[in-house]
Amino acid sequence: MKKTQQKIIFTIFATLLLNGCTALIPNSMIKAAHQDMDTNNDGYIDYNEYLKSGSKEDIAKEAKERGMTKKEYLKWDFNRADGNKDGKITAQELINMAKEE
Ligand SMILES: [Ca+2]
Ligand SMILES: [Ca+2]
Repeated sequence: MKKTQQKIIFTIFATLLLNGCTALIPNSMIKAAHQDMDTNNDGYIDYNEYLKSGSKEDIAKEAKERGMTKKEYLKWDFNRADGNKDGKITAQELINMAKEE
């Protein structure tokens, strides 16, 4: 996938997430986003891959809104997505998180 396409998908994804409209995101889009974040293509997003995925400005803003440090927020956000707490996020866990919110 081209960088610009990735950017568009993430922008849509982030906007829907922030607006609490995640139930409207098709699973195929979540899977595509998961695939993009899984940079070593092992089928999971680990914490390091997750750290590379977010925009620094958004993270700073989100952390501030929740009264957390950036580090605390990143850990919290990652754990939120990691349903079975094994330190890796599968596409299904990402879908589950999106549908629950
Ligand atoms: Ca991976
Ligand atoms: Ca997991």
